[in-house]
Amino acid sequence: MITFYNASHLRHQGRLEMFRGELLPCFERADRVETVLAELRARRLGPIEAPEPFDDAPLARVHTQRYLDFLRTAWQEWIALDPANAGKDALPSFWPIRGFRSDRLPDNFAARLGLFSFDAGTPLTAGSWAAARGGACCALSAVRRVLAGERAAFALTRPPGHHAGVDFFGGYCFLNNAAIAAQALRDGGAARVAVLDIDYHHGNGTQAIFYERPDVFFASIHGDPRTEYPFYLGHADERGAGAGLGCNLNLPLPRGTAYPEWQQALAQALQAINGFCADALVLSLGMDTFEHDPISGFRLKRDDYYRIGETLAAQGLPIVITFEGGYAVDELGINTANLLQGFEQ
Ligand code: Q9C
Ligand code: ZN
Repeated sequence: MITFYNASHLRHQGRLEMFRGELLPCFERADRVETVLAELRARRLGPIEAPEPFDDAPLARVHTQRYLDFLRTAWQEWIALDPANAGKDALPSFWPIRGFRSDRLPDNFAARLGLFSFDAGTPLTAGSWAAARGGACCALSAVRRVLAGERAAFALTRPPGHHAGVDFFGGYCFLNNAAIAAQALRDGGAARVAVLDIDYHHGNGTQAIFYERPDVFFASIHGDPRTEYPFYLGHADERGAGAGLGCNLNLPLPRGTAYPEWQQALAQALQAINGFCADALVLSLGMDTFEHDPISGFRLKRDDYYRIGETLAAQGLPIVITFEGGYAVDELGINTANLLQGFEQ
């Protein structure tokens, strides 16, 4: 399978994230993608290419212009507040919750940082925009290849994307690579696109982006939001709205779920995608379902990922894979390569 890799991901290296009153070293580290890249190379799992350049137009098909403008200029504004900020990352600490206004853009940078985000775990750094843009270019390059007839393409994206919404970042995500890919597939001629999200955390951004759309089906298997991040979305009763009613499927599972139960949910999601008659599939590939993931609660084992790859291949749909979470860095390369290898066999 062809892989698109952007070295600009190295420009996003968050220092600290807020967790339970403490600033902890970021789980979403640059070596995540480097270890996957090394494993793909070692196993000769296909060509590895740099993405093509794209302008902002395909990003603006998913995100608002005012959000993209904010991301592009955020670091300059952050260091303009105080030159000493260059040595720190920007973390939001105010949010316009229910009853506050979000239509008026505050002049104060910290207020705008909160307006365009939903948690304090996602540091914005000097290189976040460049890195996120590079990741989106990987996703768009993968789409271009699949539209040209390739069966599958892997966008080894970092930072991840599926928590990012139309106009907000969070959950380590800035640009929603899977949503950008799905929209680009639509714009490139695929009439019906399905997004399957198998990250441990519900893909709240992707769901929200397509919630009222009948042309993009969203299915997700994730830790139950009653106890698991992102908490406020991802319940089974969210089925889509308006013209998109019936085009959203959430399959929340309890902490501790292992492969036998997980793969039943996968079969259910794939059956729904079949019923939707998708022309192409986008896979939001989070690897934080692994039993040893430090921030997640499922119990998938390394060999289970071969089976997942085989199951996805058996669907026979053209597929664009975007990389999402996965924080057990020591085994992340092995697990990811197992899935891709299972797909190829
Ligand atoms: N212990 C992705 O996997 N922190 N994002 C939750 C709970 C945020 C995960 C803390 C997790 C975000 C792409
Ligand atoms: Zn995740």
